[in-house]
Amino acid sequence: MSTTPSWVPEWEDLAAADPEIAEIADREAARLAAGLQLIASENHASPAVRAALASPLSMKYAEGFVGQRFYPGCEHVDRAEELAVQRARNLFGAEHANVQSHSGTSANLAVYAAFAKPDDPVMALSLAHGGHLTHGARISFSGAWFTPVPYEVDQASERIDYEAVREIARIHAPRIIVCGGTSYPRNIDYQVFREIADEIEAILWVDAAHIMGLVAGGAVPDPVPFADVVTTTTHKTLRGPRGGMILCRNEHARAIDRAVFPFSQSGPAMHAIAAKAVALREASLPAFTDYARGMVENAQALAEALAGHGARIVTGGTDTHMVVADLQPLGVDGARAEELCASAGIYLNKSAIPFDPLPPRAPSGIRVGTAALTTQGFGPADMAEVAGLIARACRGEDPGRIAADVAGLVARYPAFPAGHAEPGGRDRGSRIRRGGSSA
Ligand code: DSN
Repeated sequence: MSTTPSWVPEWEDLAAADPEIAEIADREAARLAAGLQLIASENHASPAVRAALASPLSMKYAEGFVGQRFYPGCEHVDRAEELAVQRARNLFGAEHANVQSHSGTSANLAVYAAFAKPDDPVMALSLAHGGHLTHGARISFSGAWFTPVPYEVDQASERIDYEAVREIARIHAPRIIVCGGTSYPRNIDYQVFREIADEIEAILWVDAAHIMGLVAGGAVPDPVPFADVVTTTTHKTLRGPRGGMILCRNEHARAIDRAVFPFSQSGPAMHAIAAKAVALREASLPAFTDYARGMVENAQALAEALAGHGARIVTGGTDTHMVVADLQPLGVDGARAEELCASAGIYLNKSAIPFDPLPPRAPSGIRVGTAALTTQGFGPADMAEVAGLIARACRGEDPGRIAADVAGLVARYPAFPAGHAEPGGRDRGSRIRRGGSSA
């Protein structure tokens, strides 16, 4: 398609119709561009992903699956979903893919629905040790409707204690064993989890929400060959649109599909599915391998640099895009650090550390991730500067001075560069940017 089709929205369409929302979007773009985006679950999706999100595919109702819809006129959205499914299966070597989940939590809800009945025991890494809310926290459906069987990390190594996992599994015989988390920076031994699950005939579910982009790029071990089911978000290291996705073995395909629709969702977001297809294509290109490796190298360099400023790195390092740092040696808690950093344009989040002596609202640690900075082009050599800025903020230095230095640093790696190079693709001007970010 050489000319811009008439259905592509113009920035002016929004700016004229709703200047308040246009200004909010513009300010958010400026915030993204002016700061250091270190929240481990965030990333910058490519212009192609964002264009798919703004496409007319958003307007189609398509309950059901490819070729089996409850509405007419699905021939084009069917093709988009077919491509997303094929690309997911090819990229991850999965027997079956369901790309309809609206989020990681929706995907996780579907896995519970597919494999467990109310009150069934479900075993997962505890929230306090790096698990996710949907892994059995009492305040989520997962802990309210099922019986959580938490396991923890070993106190000395802060890594999963596989022998304890085996023992707890034997005692409680959970229906499902979950591995993966939101604040666990190390690789997981999926083979050991597979053996434990087989021994007690449990379903092995890997929640790979954070790491699936690293898996796509071959930077961390692949859970797919070991798991009955893998869930992921599509917007973290995978760098796609907000959303979720489920990969599973063929034997579970029907149960998973029915658990997504009609059990827990109705109309799929076809524009998001198309954008997932775009992201999956981008993640299959050779450049994504470098990107995935870059995220890990950056995280390792950042961990080392933070340690140089006195932070204690949980587990002593990282295998992923994520670093969890205990700030007790710096005399600041995670909540205060989050606040101090944000006021200087450095966005990271507070995090509990394993066996945290402090309460969850003001825990001992922070979690940082390198997905967004790596997308912008930051490399390991820049991480000393990033760590230095975090350390200055944590020491309570004037946020205005730090923000000026942050601005100088991000100017070298713009979040919305002119002639934005799509990951692994050709250069193009961004229509979205054309409306004028004030950054
Ligand atoms: N909020 C996501 C994260 O930050 O890891 C998980 O839901």
